[in-house]
Amino acid sequence: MSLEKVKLKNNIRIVAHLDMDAFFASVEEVDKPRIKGLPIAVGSDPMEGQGRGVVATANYKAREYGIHSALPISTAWRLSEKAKHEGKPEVVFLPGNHQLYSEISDKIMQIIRKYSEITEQASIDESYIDLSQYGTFEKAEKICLEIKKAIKNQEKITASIGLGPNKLVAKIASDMQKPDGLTIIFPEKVEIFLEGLPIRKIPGIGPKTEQYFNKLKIYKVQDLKKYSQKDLEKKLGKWGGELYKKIRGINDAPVQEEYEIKSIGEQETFFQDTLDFGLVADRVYKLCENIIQRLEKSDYQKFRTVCLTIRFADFDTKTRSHTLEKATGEVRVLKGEITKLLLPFFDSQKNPQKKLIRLIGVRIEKLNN
Ligand code: TTP
Ligand code: MG
Repeated sequence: MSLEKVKLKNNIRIVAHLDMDAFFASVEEVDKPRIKGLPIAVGSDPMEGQGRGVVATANYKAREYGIHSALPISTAWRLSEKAKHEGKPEVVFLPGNHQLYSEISDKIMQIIRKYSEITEQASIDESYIDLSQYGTFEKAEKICLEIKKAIKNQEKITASIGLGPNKLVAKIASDMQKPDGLTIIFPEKVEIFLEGLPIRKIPGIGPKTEQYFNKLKIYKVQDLKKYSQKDLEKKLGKWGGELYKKIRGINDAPVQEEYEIKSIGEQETFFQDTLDFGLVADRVYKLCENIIQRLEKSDYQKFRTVCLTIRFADFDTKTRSHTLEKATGEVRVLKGEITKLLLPFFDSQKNPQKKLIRLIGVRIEKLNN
């Protein structure tokens, strides 16, 4: 998305950063109602304490036991055993289902895109949303509450959002009141907000830089501010100059997808597995319409290749595609081509076991103008 598309109403920039809470673990809780409310760690197999991998993430219940991302899984196992001896519930260890996490991640992005054309997915569970078009922080706050509510209603999981005058401040703010938080930093409060934070909260300051400054008796951002830009550059090179700006909340990076889009796709998992053609076609056509809308908002106008993905109830997944002779941007053509790819799955010869469909996906590729 080009920078010109950022509409600066009232001349202020308003950026939200959304980060899902305990993402993999929260998705597992929804997927497996029997483990809801229990401490959960997603990661390597603990192998009764002999496992050698690490924890990918833990839900907030498991964090109360001291379990967190990147902790050796054997340590997590020991913490779980200790809790068990104390009469607390033991931790549910899960290997992780990345396909499911990325499906939910896509759905969250679809929700976010309803509120702004200018979004940037920064990882599987976080994105920046430019809300400058809403004109004031008060209106943007309402939008953030709506986004949180929509995610909670549709996916049954919570997100935390930071709202500020740029990406840097929004990112730091989203971490302040996890889980299910909304933290707003008004432009005039940015410096005060940052000054009170431990230096580690500044993106880019890792354990080594933290230690280096701690040795110089620098703990908080306000302590770091005593150095001039030259001082910091002398200590840390080019990064020192960037840090000088960061700790003052200066950042004008635009919200924009970092990669160039080469395809546009959407998918949907049915509430109940089905082989009802009317129902499937109805949802597939809706996906086609969403995709064409996104195409129209993108830097492209036309596509040549159409892909359909079908996942059956047993997770057997089939992809079919067709490339047109001539590129088009018409939704009618997309629907027609997708129908041709879809129909065989309802044919008793091609699908003799009458397997039910769990998920459908539509994607257009070979995008051009
Ligand atoms: P995070 O947003 O860092 O963590 P989180 O969503 O689990 O928890 P929080 O509420 O603190 O935001 O990372 C998102 C997902 O990325 C996380 O659910 C699992 C995965 N991940 C790893 O696989 N390894 C890691 O070391 C980290 C930090 C995350
Ligand atoms: Mg997260």
